[in-house]
Amino acid sequence: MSEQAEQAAREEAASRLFSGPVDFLLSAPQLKFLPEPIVPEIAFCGRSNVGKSSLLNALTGRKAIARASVTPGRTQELNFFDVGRPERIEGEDAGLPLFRLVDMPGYGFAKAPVKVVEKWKSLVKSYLRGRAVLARTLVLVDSRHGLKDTDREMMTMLDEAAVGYRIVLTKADKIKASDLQVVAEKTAAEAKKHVAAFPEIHLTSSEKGMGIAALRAAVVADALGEGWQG
Ligand SMILES: Nc1nc2c(ncn2[C@@H]2O[C@H](COP(=O)(O)OP(=O)(O)OP(=O)(O)O)[C@@H](O)[C@H]2O)c(=O)[nH]1
Ligand SMILES: [Mg+2]
Repeated sequence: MSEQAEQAAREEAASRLFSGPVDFLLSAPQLKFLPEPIVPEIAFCGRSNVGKSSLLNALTGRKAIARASVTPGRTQELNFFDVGRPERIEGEDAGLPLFRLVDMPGYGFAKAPVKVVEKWKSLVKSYLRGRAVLARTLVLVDSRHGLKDTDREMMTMLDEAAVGYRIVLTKADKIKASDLQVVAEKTAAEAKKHVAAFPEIHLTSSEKGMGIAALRAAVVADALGEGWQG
């Protein structure tokens, strides 16, 4: 198979997986409420309002499974979503999902009370640092703004914790293609200096669907292994 055909097959398999069951599991306002760490997890992190919840909705092909809003600071807990829950057999416990997506509160939101932001930040950091089943983190960056110091701080923390992450530029529909290219190149150059960052930068628009199929395939490969085809 050509490389292109292989990529198309991966995207097709990932799309099939996400068109199956995707279910909200629970919302954890504190670490003690986290679910049992029994399947791989993919975490969505980034500044407030960057588009984490919208990206989760776009990847799963659901309009509003994760709550997105015009009000920054919408997501205030770690929200877990089960992907690929097997058929429930009568009289037996429900099987495990294949993996989980975790929508997180944003960091760097100036308008929320400092104490509240500190609480979210510490929750996010403790989760990212200590979660053994964390297969990959997506660090979302608004393509209009590029990397900010709060992103760099988060990236450095992930480097130190040896948590591999993909940088995802969001809201690509909001800027000119030429400007997007410039931001992507700058971001890639900075990513090179971070040991745990993937070299490839994902360009996405949850609104227009740009880059979603490829990111979906990457997320499935991160969670279930490169060879997974369903
Ligand atoms: N044009 C455009 N708007 C987007 C896109 N993604 C998200 N938005 C908008 O950006 C705003 C914030 O999106 P959310 O998904 O709630 O962002 P978030 O990162 O989850 O925000 P917090 O939970 O507050 O941290 C909403 O008004 C979305 O409709 C996109 O790809 N294109
Ligand atoms: Mg959100």
